[in-house]
Amino acid sequence: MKLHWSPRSPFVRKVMVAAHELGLAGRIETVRTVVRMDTPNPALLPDNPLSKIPTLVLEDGTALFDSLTICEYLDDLAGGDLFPRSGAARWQALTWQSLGNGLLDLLVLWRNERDKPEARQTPALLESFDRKANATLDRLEGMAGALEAVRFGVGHIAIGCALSYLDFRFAAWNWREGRPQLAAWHATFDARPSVRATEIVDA
Ligand SMILES: N[C@@H](CCC(=O)N[C@@H](CS)C(=O)NCC(=O)O)C(=O)O
Repeated sequence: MKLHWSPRSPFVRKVMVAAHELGLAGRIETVRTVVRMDTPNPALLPDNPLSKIPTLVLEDGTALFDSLTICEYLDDLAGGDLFPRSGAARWQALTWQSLGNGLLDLLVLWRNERDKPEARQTPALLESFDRKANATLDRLEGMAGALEAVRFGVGHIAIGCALSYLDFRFAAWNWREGRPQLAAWHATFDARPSVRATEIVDA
């Protein structure tokens, strides 16, 4: 399997954390693929017309995206249990996954806006991202006990990778302040071998 990959992408990291958890990392050939929102990558378009990573290309040429689909594919391939099969546990895991992915989407957009020259920034957008991110983190603080209690799965991967992305791109923001339970849960996430093996770096 070939994965369009970058060491900086938190969405790629989710897939690689899942692959390590499932014992599949050795079967994935990573291909460094540069993406930019303002410039489609012609080498990626045949596999993903949205020009986004992660994109996984199977041996028969089938391309799978996005990170949600790829994580579920890998779990199925390995016969894993990152996705509860049915019932309340499944809907909880999928909702946690959406919350983590949604937080990541928001953080990526926030960073784009923040890094524009000040004259081109939209203050209302910056304010909105700030409020939504804080509301999400406050919600997660209230959920920390449940995250701790439930078997590790896709929801934990998405939320954990989003919190780690805060440390990577929003290092000046002490998101842990006032959120001791979430900080403690994230420390346990961060200590997992799958997470240690997939650190995101600017390279
Ligand atoms: N919903 C997607 C988001 C993927 C995504 O936005 N990836 C970024 C890299 S971190 C990307 O490809 N950006 C290029 C673009 O938006 O054109 C997922 O979960 O995989």
